[in-house]
Amino acid sequence: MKKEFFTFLAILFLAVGCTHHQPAKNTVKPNIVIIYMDDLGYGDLSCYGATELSTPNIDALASGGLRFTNGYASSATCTPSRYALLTGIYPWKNKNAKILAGNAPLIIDTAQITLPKLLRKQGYHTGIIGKWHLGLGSGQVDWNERITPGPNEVGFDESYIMAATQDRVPTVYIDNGKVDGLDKSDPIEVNYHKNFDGQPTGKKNPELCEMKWHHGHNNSIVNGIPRIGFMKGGESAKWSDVDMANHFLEKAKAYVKAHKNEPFFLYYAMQQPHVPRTPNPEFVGKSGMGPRGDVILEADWCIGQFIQALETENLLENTLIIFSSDNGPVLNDGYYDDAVEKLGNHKPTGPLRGGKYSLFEAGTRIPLITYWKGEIEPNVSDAVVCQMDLMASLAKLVGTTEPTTDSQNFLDTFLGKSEKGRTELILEANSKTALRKGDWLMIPPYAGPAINKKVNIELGNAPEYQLYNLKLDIGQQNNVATAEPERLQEMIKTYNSLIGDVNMKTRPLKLK
Ligand code: NG6
Ligand code: CA
Repeated sequence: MKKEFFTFLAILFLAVGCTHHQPAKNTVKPNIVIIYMDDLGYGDLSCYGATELSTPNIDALASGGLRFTNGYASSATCTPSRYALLTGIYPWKNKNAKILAGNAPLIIDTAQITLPKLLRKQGYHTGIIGKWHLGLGSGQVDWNERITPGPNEVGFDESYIMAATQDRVPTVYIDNGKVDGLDKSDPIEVNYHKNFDGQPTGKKNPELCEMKWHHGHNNSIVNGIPRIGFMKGGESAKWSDVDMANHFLEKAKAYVKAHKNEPFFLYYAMQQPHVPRTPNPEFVGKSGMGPRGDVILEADWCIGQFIQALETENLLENTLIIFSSDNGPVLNDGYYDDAVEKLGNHKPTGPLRGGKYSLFEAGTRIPLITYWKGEIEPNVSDAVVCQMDLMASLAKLVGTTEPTTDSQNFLDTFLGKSEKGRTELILEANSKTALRKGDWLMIPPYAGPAINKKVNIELGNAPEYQLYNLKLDIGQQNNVATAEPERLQEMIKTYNSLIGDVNMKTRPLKLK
C-alpha cells in the first residue's frame, strides 16, 4: 500500500513537472540572430589575434562561445556571400550573384526556399535590418512606390534596409518596401549610366566633396561623399552616414523588444567597415588607425549594446547568436580615408594571404563565432565550416528537414558538440573558384592580373595550378602543385566533380 502510494506520488510529480516546467532548451525554438559585418577581416578582431585594436564586445562572444578558425564566407565579395547565406546555394551557380548595382533586380527567386522562409514555416518571426545588396524589384524600380519583390517577398516578415551598399545610390533607407521619410513632391530618380541634368558629381565637383575618391565613386555626391551611381531628389529621405550605425542599432533593439514573446530570426547586417567609413563623432580618432579602425570599434560597441538589449529582455539564454563577415578585408576600396596610411602594425588579414576580391584565403576565411549562453561551451573549433551551411544546420535546430541545396548540416559543429566539418568546399572570388579539401587548397589556373593594383590585393590568378597545405602553410607561400602531383590530380578530380557542368561565367584555363 505504502509503496503504491509513493509510486502514485512519483507519477503525479512527473506529470506536474512536465506540464508546468519549461521544456528543455533544445525542444524550445531559440531565437536566432545573425550579426553580419561587411568586409571585416580574419585579423581585424582582438579575439582573432589583433593587437593594435581591441574589440571587447565581440571578444566576449568568442570567449563565451565558439570561435571558428576555419570559418568561410562563400565568396570574397558581398552579394554572392549573402546569396549563399540566405539560399544555401553556391553563388557561382547563379550568374547574377555578383556585386550588384543599387538598382539591380532581386536575384533570389521568390519561389525559392530561403533561410527566413524555412524558419517562418516553423513559427518564427523573421526580420532583416541593415545591408541587403541582393537586388530589388524585377527591372525598373520606381523608388517612389512600394518596391517589390524584395526581402519581404523572399521570407522576411519585416525589413529595414539599405538597398545595396553605403557607397551606392540610392542613399535612403527602405522600410518594408517603402523609402523611409520620402516626400512625394521630391521624387527619387536613380540611374547607373547617366547623370541627371545639372546635378554635381564627384568627378566634376571635387570642391563639394568632403571625402576624396580614389577610384570609382565619382558620381552623385551625398553628404559630401561622392558615390557610385547617379541619384536625384529624395532629399528628406537621405540617410545620415555618421548616424547609420546607431540607426540600425536602434531598429535592431526595437525589433527584439517587439518580438521577444515569439521565436524570432533577426538578420542584423551591419555596414562596417565597408567604404565609405563614416564613424559617428563619438568614435572619430578612437582607434588611432583612421576611419577604418574607428568604425570597427563603433561596430563592436553596437554589438555590445545589442547584446545588452537581449540581456535586458532576458533572452540571452534562449538566443543563438552567429557572428560573421561577408568577405575579407580591404584598405583602399575607392576613397582616400587613411586606411593605408594609418594602419601601423595592424594586420586586417591576420596570417592570411590576399584580401577582399581574392581567391587566396583572406578573401573568404573570416571571423565566425557562435554564442548561446548556457548551451554552447566556450571553445575554439578548427572544423571547416561555411556560412552556406547555416541553412541546413538551422533547419535541423528548429526540427525541420534539411532542404536539398548545397548547404550541409553541421548543427553539432556550430553548437560545439562535434569537430566534424566539411570535407570539401568550393570558394568563389569574382566568378572564379577554388577548392578546399582537408588541409589543402587548390586554385586552378586563371587568366587575369595577379594583383588588383587599385586596392593592392593579390587576387590568386596565375597561369598554373596552385596547391597549398594550409596546415603547414597558412600564409600560402609555398605552391606545392609540382611537388605533389598525385594530390593535385585528386584535387582536380574533386573540383571537377563539384563544379560539374554548371555554366559559370569564368572557367579555369585548361591544364596543358
Ligand atoms: C566595387 C567598389 C567597392 C565596393 C565593392 C562592393 C569601385 C571602384 N569599387 O565595385 O568600393 O563597393 O564594389 O563591395 O566601385 S561588397 O563588399 O559589397 O562586395
Ligand atoms: Ca562586403
